[in-house]
Amino acid sequence: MEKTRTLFDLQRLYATDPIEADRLVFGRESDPVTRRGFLRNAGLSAMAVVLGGSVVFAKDMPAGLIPALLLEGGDEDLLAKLGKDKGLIVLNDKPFNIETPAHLLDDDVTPETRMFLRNNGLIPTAVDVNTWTLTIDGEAVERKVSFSLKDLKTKFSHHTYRLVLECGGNGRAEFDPPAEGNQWTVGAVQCAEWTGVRLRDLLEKAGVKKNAVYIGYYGTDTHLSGDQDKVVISRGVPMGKALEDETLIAFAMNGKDIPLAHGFPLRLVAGGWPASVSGKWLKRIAVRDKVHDGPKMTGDSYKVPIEPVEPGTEVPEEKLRIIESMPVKSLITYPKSGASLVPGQKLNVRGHAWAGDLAVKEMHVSIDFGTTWLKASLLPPHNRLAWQRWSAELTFPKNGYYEVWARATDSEGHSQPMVVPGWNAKGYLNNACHRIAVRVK
Ligand SMILES: Nc1nc2c(c(=O)[nH]1)N[C@H]1C(S)=C(S)[C@@H](COP(=O)(O)O)O[C@H]1N2
Ligand SMILES: [Mo]
Repeated sequence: MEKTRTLFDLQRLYATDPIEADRLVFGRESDPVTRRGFLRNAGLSAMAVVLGGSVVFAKDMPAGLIPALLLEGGDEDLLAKLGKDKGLIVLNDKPFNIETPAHLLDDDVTPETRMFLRNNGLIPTAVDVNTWTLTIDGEAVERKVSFSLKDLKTKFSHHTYRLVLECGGNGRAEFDPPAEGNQWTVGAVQCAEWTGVRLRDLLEKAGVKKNAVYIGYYGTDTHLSGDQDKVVISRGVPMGKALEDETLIAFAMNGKDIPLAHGFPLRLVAGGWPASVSGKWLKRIAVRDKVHDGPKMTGDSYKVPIEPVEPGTEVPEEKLRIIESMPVKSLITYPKSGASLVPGQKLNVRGHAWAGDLAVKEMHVSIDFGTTWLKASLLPPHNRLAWQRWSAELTFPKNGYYEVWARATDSEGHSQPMVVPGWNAKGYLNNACHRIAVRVK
């Protein structure tokens, strides 16, 4: 049984034929070639009624842009059972895939209740902490080693880091032609505080051979087919990432046992990379003498075209690369989209920004659809690979409907694009600017 939001019907309509969608929804006319919209009086007033204010910078508003105010949604079913806030959005309930609206990601450290959930298979039902072991083996270790949970907790030094985990498919809902899979909008990202031992310290016990190339994880979730022998997902990272200080075998999240749905009792956590490399319910790590080839490492899984392609193009495997560090991105976490202000009221907007393995260098916001940008203030990260808090004070020239857009720039000078970047068949790596609706009346 699949649950899909009706919001996606609207998004789909915009994705397949934005011009027609504009016309249907708002009676808006636009030039199909330049895609510069212009709203006839009738369209303008229809839009104003729906949005609760006229669009002040209507002349700058691209055609086919779904007003951010309409990107609201919600599904309160099933959430309590998984310990999630009722404001989260259930995209799919078999397996559970749940995303978080941007305004519920305002905390510096994301609490469990507001954390997106992504499962490729079924969550394990029974976990015996007394017999649980983590094994390290593979062609590129000197010796196979196993550790009990107690070994891990008592024989190695503990480290705690805040780490951004973002699903590689976050933002997928905006690709056109559409990509199959969970239609994540912006909320498949979180920054929790993970505690555990360094993977590096465990690998040292196994003795990493010179020919080591990659590590691959194995967890205990059950394949959707019910076949106990079938591996759901087994991904990993190159040795360089595996040996970093921040790459942990975690046994705690936000100071407590990891919640069952998020990987209890043990999880590989490698921040800044697609969250799919952070294996839940971790039982085994294989040190490979080649790029790991477990399920969802091969074919077109978590891969994007090396060179940009025209949307809809079929790209052969040898022209795809495995996603590594995630691109620069940001969220507006306050206010909630749709906020109302009184005339003259200033607005303090804020959010988080992150940039995969890199840091965020600058943050900008715009209230005129990206025509002009104001520099926001930006804090350094709590530790490497944690997201960074940004904020800005905005003033609005007159009554009406506005959108606040946010754009981060990483330490190498890459900024977020204003529109959906690099089309790819699986809908990965959409780091387009986040935007919210604000009304002054
Ligand atoms: N064992 C296991 N690990 C897994 C997955 C899974 O299905 N099984 N999903 C991966 C994917 S695709 C993502 S985005 C993250 C989601 O982590 P979360 O559910 O804790 O938010 O877990 C990753 N680790
Ligand atoms: Mo993912």
